[in-house]
Amino acid sequence: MIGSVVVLASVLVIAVILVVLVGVGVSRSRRGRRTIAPPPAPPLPEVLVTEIAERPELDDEPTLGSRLGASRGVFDRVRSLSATGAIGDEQLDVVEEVLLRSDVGVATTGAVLEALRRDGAPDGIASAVRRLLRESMVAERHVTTEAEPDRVAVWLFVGVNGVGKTTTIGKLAHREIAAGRRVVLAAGDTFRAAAAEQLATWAERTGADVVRAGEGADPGSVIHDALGRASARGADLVLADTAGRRANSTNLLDELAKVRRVADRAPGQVVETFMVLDATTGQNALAQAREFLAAASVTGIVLTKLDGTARGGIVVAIERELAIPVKFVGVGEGVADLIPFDPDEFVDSLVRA
Ligand SMILES: Nc1nc2c(ncn2[C@@H]2O[C@H](COP(=O)(O)OP(=O)(O)OP(=O)(O)O)[C@@H](O)[C@H]2O)c(=O)[nH]1
Ligand SMILES: [Mg+2]
Repeated sequence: MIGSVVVLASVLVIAVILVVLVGVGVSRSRRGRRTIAPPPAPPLPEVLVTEIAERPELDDEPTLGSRLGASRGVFDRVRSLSATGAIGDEQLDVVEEVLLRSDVGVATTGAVLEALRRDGAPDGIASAVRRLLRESMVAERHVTTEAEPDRVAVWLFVGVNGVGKTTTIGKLAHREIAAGRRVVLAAGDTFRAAAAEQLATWAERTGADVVRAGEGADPGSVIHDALGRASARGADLVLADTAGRRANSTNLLDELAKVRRVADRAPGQVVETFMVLDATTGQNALAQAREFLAAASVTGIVLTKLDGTARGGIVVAIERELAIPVKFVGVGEGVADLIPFDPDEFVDSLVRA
C-alpha cells in the first residue's frame, strides 16, 4: 500500500516537472519569435507614381476571318466543290445543306439555289455562292455618334438576358474612348444589383464614367441622371444598358419604351438603338428580335458570340428577314473583341479558298 502511494507520488512529481519544463520552452520560443524584428521599410519616394496599365490599342483588334473558324468549317464542302463545269443536282444538294446548316435561313438558301440553277456558276460554285451572299447584304451600316447641337448622343442597348448587352457596352466604350470621345455609361438594368457592378467594372477598365442606382430603382431615373452628368461634364456619348428580363415580356417592352422616351428628351437624343442578339441561338435570335422591334425602334443589330458558333450565316438571315443592318459583331469576351461588321470580309472569311 505504502509502496503504491510512493509510486503514485513520484509519477505526480515527474508530471509536474515535465509540465513546468514544457511551459518554459513555449514561453521562450514565444519570446524568441517576438524578438525577430520586421525588415526595415524602404524609404518612400518623394513622388508616388502609380503605373496605369496600357489600354490595348484598336490595332490589336482581331479580324473576323481569324474568329469565324467554326462557321468557316461548315463551308468547307462548298469550297471544295469543282470550280468549273455545269452544276449537277448533287452539288446543289451540298450547297443547300451547307447554307441551311450555317443558318442563312430558308429564304436566302432558296434564292441562292434558284440563281445557281438559272445562271450557272462560270467562276465556280464557291465564287458564285460568295457573290450571291454578298449581294443579299446591302444595308447601310453607318453608326451615328453625333447629336444635335446642345444635346448628348445616346446609344440604347436592348435584348433578352444573357445575349451580351453589358459586355458589348464595355467593348464599345473602349472603342469610342480610343476614338477620342468622352463616354458615360448608364446602368439602366436595375433588375439585379450585379448588373450595375458589371457595368462599373467595364467603366473602370475603359476609363468611362458610370451612373448607377440600387437594385429595383427606376431605370428611367438612372438614364436621366446619366444625361445630367454627361451634359455637365461635356461628354459626347451615353451608352445606356437595359434589363433583359422582367416578370413578363409585356412589362419589359413597356419599360423599354419608357426608358427610350426619357433618353430621347433634352439634353438627351437617342441616335442609335442597338438590339443585341446571340448568334449561337440561331433562328431563335430572329424570333426574339421580332418581339423587340416594334417597342424599341431598333436602328442596328450587334450580333455577339460569332466566335463560338458554326451558325455565322445567321447574319444573312437577320438582315434579310428583319431588314435591320448588323453594325457590329462580337467575337470574344475581351475588350477588343468587337468588330464593325464588314460584309465583304464576312463572305470572304466563310467562302473564299
Ligand atoms: N464568346 C463570347 N462571349 C460573349 C460575347 N459577348 C458576350 N459574351 C459573354 O456572354 C455572357 C453574357 O454577357 P452579358 O454582357 O452579361 O449579357 P447581358 O445581355 O448583359 O445579360 P443580362 O444582363 O443578364 O441581361 C458573358 O459571359 C459574356 O462574357 C462574345 O462576343 N463572344
Ligand atoms: Mg447585362
